[in-house]
Amino acid sequence: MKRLVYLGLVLIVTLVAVCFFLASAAPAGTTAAGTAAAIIVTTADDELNSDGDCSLREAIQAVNTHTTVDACTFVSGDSILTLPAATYNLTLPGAKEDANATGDLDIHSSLAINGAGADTTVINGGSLDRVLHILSSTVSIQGVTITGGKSPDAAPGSGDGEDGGGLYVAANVIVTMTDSSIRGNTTGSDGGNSGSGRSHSGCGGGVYNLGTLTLDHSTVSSNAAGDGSGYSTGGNPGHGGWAGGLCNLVH
Ligand SMILES: [Ca+2]
Ligand SMILES: [Ca+2]
Ligand SMILES: [Ca+2]
Repeated sequence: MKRLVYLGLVLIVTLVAVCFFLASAAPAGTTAAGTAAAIIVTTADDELNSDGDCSLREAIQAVNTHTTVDACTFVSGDSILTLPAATYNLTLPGAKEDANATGDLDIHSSLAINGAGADTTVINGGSLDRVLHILSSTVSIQGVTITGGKSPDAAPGSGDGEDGGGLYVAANVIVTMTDSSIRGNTTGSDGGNSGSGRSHSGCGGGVYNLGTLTLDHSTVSSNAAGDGSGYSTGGNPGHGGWAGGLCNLVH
């Protein structure tokens, strides 16, 4: 019996030593399994500054630029953003911008956004611009609601409204949404034109997809396309209601 106890103790000590070795052998910023450490968003404020916290916009900027931004520490490898339960209101005005400084959140590099659940982790565009603009790479989003987006209206006589009120997926981009919701977003209204063609509202109140989009246990609901313009100074008033929910373009 004593020998069995002794062997058991040796086995436990050996396992502890192996675990310690694996943990200590992992590169800085990674776990023993090789998964990159997550960037944890610590404030619901919409900001891109240096005040000692980590906003959602700052976390995306850290991944976009592969550098640490404010308290969002970038670690090479798979980029994971942990987005705790909160409502993240976008409040920096400035649509039609793709550098992630204002308006919509612009994603240029692969990442995963892990929310706490669609009921509790909400990104609200505040009708300033669309919510998420994914311009390149591979992105996964889990447990998040995207709402309150509004892509820009076209000025009178200037043609189509902007596409994608909640989410815009650019060409060659791969996006997977799981356990998420896209609701209550709107595209920009049509502006009409002075030529012979017919313009239209932005396409895809909820989603405008030029890439590859997988929706897994997710909903696209209660979104709308913008209005027609009624513009008629020698041209054509355009169409409104151009795909309220999902505008999926096949190439
Ligand atoms: Ca900050
Ligand atoms: Ca943009
Ligand atoms: Ca933007």
